[in-house]
Amino acid sequence: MKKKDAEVRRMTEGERIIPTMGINNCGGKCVIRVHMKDGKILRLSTETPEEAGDAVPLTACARGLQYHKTFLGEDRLLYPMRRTGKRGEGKFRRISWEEAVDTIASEWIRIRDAYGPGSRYVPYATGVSGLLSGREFAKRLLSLDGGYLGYYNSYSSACIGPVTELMYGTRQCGNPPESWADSRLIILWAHNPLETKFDAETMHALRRAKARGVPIISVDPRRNETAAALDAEWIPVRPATDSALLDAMAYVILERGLEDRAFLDRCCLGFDGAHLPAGVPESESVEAYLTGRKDGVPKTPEWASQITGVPPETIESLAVRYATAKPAALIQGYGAQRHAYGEQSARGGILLSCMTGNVGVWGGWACGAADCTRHPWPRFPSLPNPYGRKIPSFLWTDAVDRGAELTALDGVKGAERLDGGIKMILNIAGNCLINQHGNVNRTAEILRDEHKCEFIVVSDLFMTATAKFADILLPGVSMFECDNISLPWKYGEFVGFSNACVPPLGESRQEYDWLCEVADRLGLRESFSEWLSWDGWLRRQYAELRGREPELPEYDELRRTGLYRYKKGPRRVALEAECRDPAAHPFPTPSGRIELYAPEVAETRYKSFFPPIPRYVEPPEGPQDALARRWPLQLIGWHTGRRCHSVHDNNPNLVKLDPQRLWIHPQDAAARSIGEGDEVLVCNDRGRVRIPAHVTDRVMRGVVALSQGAWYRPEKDGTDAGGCINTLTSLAVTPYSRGNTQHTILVEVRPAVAEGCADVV
Ligand SMILES: Nc1nc2c(c(=O)[nH]1)N[C@H]1C(S)=C(S)[C@@H](COP(=O)(O)OP(=O)(O)OC[C@H]3O[C@@H](n4cnc5c(=O)[nH]c(N)nc54)[C@H](O)[C@@H]3O)O[C@H]1N2
Ligand SMILES: Nc1nc2c(c(=O)[nH]1)N[C@H]1C(S)=C(S)[C@@H](COP(=O)(O)OP(=O)(O)OC[C@H]3O[C@@H](n4cnc5c(=O)[nH]c(N)nc54)[C@H](O)[C@@H]3O)O[C@H]1N2
Ligand code: SF4
Ligand SMILES: [Mo]
Repeated sequence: MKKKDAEVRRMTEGERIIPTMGINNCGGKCVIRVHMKDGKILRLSTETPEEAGDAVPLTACARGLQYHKTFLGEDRLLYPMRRTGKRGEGKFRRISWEEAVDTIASEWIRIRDAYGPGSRYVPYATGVSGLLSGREFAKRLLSLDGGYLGYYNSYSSACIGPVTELMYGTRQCGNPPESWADSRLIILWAHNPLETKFDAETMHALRRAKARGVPIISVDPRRNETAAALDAEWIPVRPATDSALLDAMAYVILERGLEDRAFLDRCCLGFDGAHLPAGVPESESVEAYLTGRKDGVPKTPEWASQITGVPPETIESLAVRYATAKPAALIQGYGAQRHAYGEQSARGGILLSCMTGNVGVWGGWACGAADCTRHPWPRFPSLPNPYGRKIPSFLWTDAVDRGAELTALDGVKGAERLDGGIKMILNIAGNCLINQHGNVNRTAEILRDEHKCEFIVVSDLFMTATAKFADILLPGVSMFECDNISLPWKYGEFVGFSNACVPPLGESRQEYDWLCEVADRLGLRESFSEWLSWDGWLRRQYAELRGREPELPEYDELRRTGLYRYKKGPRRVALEAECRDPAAHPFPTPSGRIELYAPEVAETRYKSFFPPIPRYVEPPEGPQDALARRWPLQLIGWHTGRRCHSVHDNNPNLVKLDPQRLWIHPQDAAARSIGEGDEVLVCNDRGRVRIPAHVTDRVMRGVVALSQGAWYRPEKDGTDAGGCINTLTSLAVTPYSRGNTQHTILVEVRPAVAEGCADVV
């Protein structure tokens, strides 16, 4: 039977199809169709390329077609609970919603009155990344009640985002990915978009470029899935050393006179002595650093080779190819910036784009965050936070542990220092209290101390590692039980609708509902809810968006179809006018130029610990650190295709696709008598993971890799048998953006059977 006939038959047999879309923090945002009969979900399907016609198809991946198996499984939390054991032990008893709400309201008031508004915190949590979320509603209620300690920055692009703004003055420096078909060379730098979804456009555009014969190179310590699928040339680089490689490429370009001097002179601040701010000596320029005039060390390929492990001739040829293929696109993922000094690799990419004149050019690429947002997002109905102070999102553990000590030097914004620690946490749809944060053993220790954080509320679907640390644990609803508006993550111009199709499981509730009840007890119901339901808020915020984007359909029409694709606009090249004539169209930076040299860094609190230009800085816990004598292997994580962070790790059908295992190079494995599939212990001073080994030459020598997001499953002796990489990561932050450094870790690996593991921990 033909596919179309099968569809028709199903429909006539009483099958209903409801369009929906994921709302987790996956870059995709694909079309999902829920096939229902008699109130039950039969299966999910998705958009085919034929259906998409000329548009880029929003075809779901394996996770998307398993959403119902993951989210409606038997392990769902079904009723509110109160902690009975020690915090973190995971012992709870069932309570009524009334008791849960009463407890939250009374602890809320007690903590506010005892410690002030800045003692309340709603952590970074991305399980619900649709337009409306319980997380943002919690902040709205806190704002009405005196405020809360806010956060800025993310776990995703903590370095690349802020430095793109530092250098270009905007993150909107990306052309649409379709421009890559007109590139002459593409370099994917720490980027694995086949597996680690940023959107649908990226892979579509890369495949098109490949079909047109554009050479593609991948710079990554692993031969990642994208490199394998596109048969890209693979240049392995030691983790956390990318900026040395970029420095040497810049050196080669300069030595050979291949730089676009006219562009540098016209648009950039600080490439050479003649283009530095008045009064800054020539020795501070990029050129003085590269040639060695500043420090006596020319940044030659030989110099970089020692650091990066990339052969000098490869560096030389990579630089020449990039500088002479015009236009060329060096495209950065976020993997090289989730590192100690992650700012510098992101800045180094921008420097190279400028040196090669690839900014403001169709087929070129400006590097950095490269956002390209042509349509505005709907707004969440936020309110100003009267407390005003903010911390970098990764620093919350310090704010619990030693809040009163945190100052502007640590990244506190809105005041010179915090006035105390975090005492109440409302964690909604996130696993960053444990699983996704750094150093879970240290984090658990901080959270276990009830004198520090006194009250923790968690709303989730499952008994996650974070949920186990709740004092009050609440059952949230999944995408199948609650409407939302779903939006593209990186590239893509559409608005999606996530349709509810089954009633909430058990006693589970949308967080907005119980927050309304807490608001009642605080006497803030009216101003909090404006007497709108969740549906009412969705309609209101969508109407507001439609006011700005009249091309959008009526709300009910969007809900019926599940997707609206914006009409295609004219071709747009980011920063084109600025690059052509920066005098008439200055870059939105303080100097009006691309700040290769950043006065903001040179003249402010950063000056003693962060260089004003992009350049390699030896990272702590990098390959050259003395610690490497004890912990000789560099460990990196990546975002696997079978999970969205920690979501789906409880779905056995998906586990089969990519079982949790440690990638290790054959020579490193042989040196430790480790064979394929053997159980190994991965250890450092912070913790220990027991996991099977995967011996493969797809990871470079000296590096091991473990995908991030596996559930933390500690055994009695504290060894994690789930393969959660954050058992081994640190709480260290980067110098400028105070971002997470979760990819910079040193470890040792031993066969799990060996008695000898004791000698490494
Ligand atoms: N399937 C899936 N897709 C996702 C997500 C998910 O959880 N699952 N999460 C989404 C979110 S929120 C985000 S922020 C993004 C994350 O996107 P990214 O941060 O780009 O993803 P990563 O996998 O961490 O890193 C990308 C690549 O960088 C490599 N890498 C690591 N360290 C280095 C280094 O020092 N140098 C170089 N050159 N390469 C390095 C890794 O091996 C990996 O192949 O993905 C989004 N998409
Ligand atoms: N070592 C290391 N750590 C990392 C990263 C890394 O690369 N390496 N990546 C970092 C990045 S980029 C990010 S963005 C963070 C992500 O960190 P988190 O935001 O914590 O992401 P998730 O693990 O997806 O957690 C989402 C939680 O929401 C729950 N959830 C899902 N859907 C719903 C819903 O509809 N309602 C409710 N109430 N709950 C729901 C899930 O069960 C899950 O517990 O992790 C960071 N952590
Ligand atoms: S998990 Fe991401 S890529 Fe997969 S279907 Fe959902 S949105 Fe699309
Ligand atoms: Mo992220």
